[in-house]
Amino acid sequence: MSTPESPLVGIVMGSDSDWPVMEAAAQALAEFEVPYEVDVVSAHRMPHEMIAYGEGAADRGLKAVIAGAGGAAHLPGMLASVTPLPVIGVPVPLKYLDGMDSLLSIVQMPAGVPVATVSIGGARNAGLLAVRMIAAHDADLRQRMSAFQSELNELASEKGRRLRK
Ligand code: RP5
Repeated sequence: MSTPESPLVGIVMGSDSDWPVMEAAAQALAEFEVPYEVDVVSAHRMPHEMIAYGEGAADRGLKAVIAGAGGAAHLPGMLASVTPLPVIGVPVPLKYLDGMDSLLSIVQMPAGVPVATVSIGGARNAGLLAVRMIAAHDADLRQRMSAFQSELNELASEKGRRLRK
């Protein structure tokens, strides 16, 4: 799947079984009309394709990569080792260990190879973080992110008002 314009964000995952979690990243990008692409690039089952994806990502015009994986979740870190782009890691929870295995596999990167790790299953925040990265160089997108934050504030404030009544 991809949006019609040239993608600015690559969403990749270790398996199509990650998609029900990772879909929320695509949804966030779509809400902000940030073009993205989606693919399965398994670190363990497709190592050569995974390295090629990471090495080519910047030259293809991507500005950030969102990588989700579960279990021995090496995809985000391996991509970060071969691309200069920011990589956002999404720990996908599997049947056992409640996603702690995925989280620790992704978050404990060695110094020099950063991965911006979101919460277990936090694909929506991964999408929103990618929007913010793009918005750093796009005033219109930055304005829309500010408007989104104001909406969040209003929704949260409204909940407080209802409880205080
Ligand atoms: C990981 O193994 C994938 O990211 C996925 O979370 C997990 C299970 O993959 P499948 O066996 O469902 O293909 O590499």
